[in-house]
Formats: sequence, structure tokens, C-alpha cells
Amino acid sequence: MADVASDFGEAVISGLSQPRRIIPARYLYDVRGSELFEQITRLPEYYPTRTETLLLKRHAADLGRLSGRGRPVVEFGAGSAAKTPLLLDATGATTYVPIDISKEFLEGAMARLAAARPALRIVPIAGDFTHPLKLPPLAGPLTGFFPGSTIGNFDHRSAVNLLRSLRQTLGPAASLVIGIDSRKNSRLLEAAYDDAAGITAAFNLNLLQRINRELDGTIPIDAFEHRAVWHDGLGRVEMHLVANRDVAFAAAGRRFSMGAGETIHTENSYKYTLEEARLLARASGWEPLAFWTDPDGLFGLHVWTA
Ligand code: AVI
Repeated sequence: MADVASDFGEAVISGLSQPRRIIPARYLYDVRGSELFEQITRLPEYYPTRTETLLLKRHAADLGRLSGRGRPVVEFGAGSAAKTPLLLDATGATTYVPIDISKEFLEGAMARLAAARPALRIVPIAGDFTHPLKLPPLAGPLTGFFPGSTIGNFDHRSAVNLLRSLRQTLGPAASLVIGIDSRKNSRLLEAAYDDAAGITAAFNLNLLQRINRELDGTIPIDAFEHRAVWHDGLGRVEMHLVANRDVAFAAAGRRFSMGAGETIHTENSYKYTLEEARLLARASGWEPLAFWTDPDGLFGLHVWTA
């Protein structure tokens, strides 16, 4: 626990001391942030979750055939494992290896799955999948599962490194089922990251509350507003916290001040055309095998092979 707090403290001190203030997106996910993210996935404006779910259902037969029937499924960042049963059913897997940094989430996911599927062998791994991991001995080639366009929260270089790590972790002849959000018009994108009910705003502002809770912060939350902007040239939605007045506060034992209109950059969510997604696959040593999208081209489900 002490390590997590000091990690967070260091990230906040260094992120708020730069001329372009930035706090890495992974710190959005404390318990409250994870709850708010679960709510985001059910919002009408947030199309990724329901569209990916639809694609997993619609293409179950092909998914099973192409990604390898009966192979152990290794899920990266299993979280609440909401889409896992769809892939397990599609592939007929009898062994499931959820990898997540949060032991708490793993335990929850395991308990639910074990109750629903007593015959499933579950081998949970608490770890950071952004680095190659040594898996316990598992039979045969493996199928990786990396849904939700989590890859979109990594800049291009980190995304390539991460996908290489997944390949190394999965080993020879593996396949990867990966969800990648598509480029689309800015109106839809900005609405998905700034919903009418204000849940994404609460998710972003929770980062400041987390600083106050965990790092003895004195940030006046009402001095900040949520902003989501699509940058076409960079191919990403950026989330920021914008100061609506001059503000001074303490956090992690330091003092900071910001002028009205200055921002803290809290997340990037990259979107990919089909061509860009294929380039990403090849740049990280994967070979694209299949791709499906919905009729509106909102979201892409890909199968790659090692
Ligand atoms: C987890 N990740 C893929 C989400 C996304 O769409 O980039 C996080 C998120 N941030 C705001 N809304 C959703």
C-alpha cells in the first residue's frame, strides 16, 4: 500500500511541476474510479462496450475457429471480466488465466466465474502485463484476450512495446483477440468522453479527490472542470482538468498554483483506422488474421496470430 501511495505521490509531484501538467491515466482507477468506469461502460454515449459485446456475440463461431478451439484463454487486464464468458463460449476454453494488477478485481472476477462455471480451471495472475510475464505451464498454444480498446490508452511507442510483451508472454503460435476503437466523427467521440449525465466528468474529477484523500491535498474541486477534446492530427481524444479560476493548493507535501484556463492532462484515448490497426499489429510482431466491425464502423474486433 505504501508503495502505491508513494508511486502516486511521485507521479503527482513530477506531473504537476511540468509546464504541461500531466498525470498518467492509470491513476484514474482507484476503487471509486473503477466504479465510475463501470458506469461509463453502460452510458448511451459510450458505444465501445456494447459494440464490442455485440461483435463478440455475432462472430462467436468464426472467433472460435480462428483463434483456436479449446486453447487456454489468457486475459490481459481482466478487470471485472464482463466479456470473458463470451470468448470462453466462442472458443470452448476449459482453462482461463486472468492477469490483472489489482488482486481485488481478480478475486471478484474469479469468484463470479467459478460460481457460474464450476468446470472451468482458473489460474489467476496478479501482475503488470505491460512487461513480459512468465506463465505457469499451460497446454498448447494460447489465445490472448485484450478487449475494451485498452490499447488506446497507450501512445504509439508504448502500444508497440506492450503488444510485443503480450506476444512474448503468450509464446509461440499464440493468437490474440483484441478490441480497438475506430476513428470516427469528432461529435460522437467527444460525446462518448463527455456524457450528458456527467459520469465521465466525475471519473476525471475523482483524480483530484484521490489526491486530496491519499496525498493530503487541498485542491478545491470546484475550481476544475472536465474537458474532452478530439485531436484529429494525433488521432486521440484527450481528457483534461481545466482550472476555471486562478488556484493554489498543496498536494504530496508540495505547493502548486495554476492560472485560470490552465489544464492537467489526464488521459489519451487513441483511435485507429483499420489500416493503422494492421500497421500496429505488424510493428509489434503480430500478423492480422481477421477483423470485424459493426455496420456504423464504430469499433473493431481483431484476431492476430504470432
Ligand atoms: C479503459 N479505456 C479503454 C477507456 C477509454 O475509452 O479510453 C477509459 C475511459 N476514459 C473515459 N471514458 C472511458
